[in-house]
Amino acid sequence: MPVPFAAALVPLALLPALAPPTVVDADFDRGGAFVLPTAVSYAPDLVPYGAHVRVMEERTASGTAVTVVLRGAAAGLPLAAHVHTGRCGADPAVAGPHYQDRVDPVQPSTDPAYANDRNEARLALRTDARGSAAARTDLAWSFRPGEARSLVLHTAAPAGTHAAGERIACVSVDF
Ligand SMILES: [Cu+2]
Repeated sequence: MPVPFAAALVPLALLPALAPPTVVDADFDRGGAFVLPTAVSYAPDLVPYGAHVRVMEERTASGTAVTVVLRGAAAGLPLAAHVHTGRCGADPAVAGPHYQDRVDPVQPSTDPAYANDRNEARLALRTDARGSAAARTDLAWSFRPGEARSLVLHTAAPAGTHAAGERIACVSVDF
């Protein structure tokens, strides 16, 4: 069905000027060094040193899109990727808790009103036979500058639960 001219024009005119995307391209490396790499693997059997990750943050008309592309990981691996508040460290715990748009006053946050995939940036990935995976999530909000500083890869939650598993890798990103 043809869209009336005025109806097509108005939404276009209201589109904000979109900022260029933030892109981090990095190869995973060990986390014990004095200089911490951008992408740290804590489980080289699952995410080998030299595996590649791209994390992209784009402004969209309705909020923010986060895209993760992984290459060179173990094959057939289910993963959960989340935006966390802190930068990556040699210790996986350094990345801190999940970033939340509306911050749960009770931490650690377990209340499903806050700890859900609309209020947090969460992606589900599964690597293919060559160890590649990609996923994107669209969020209705933007990150507060300086408060979202990493993307953490976890082993995927056991089926039927909402908890993610171990932190196996981390990418420092200034969202
Ligand atoms: Cu997480």
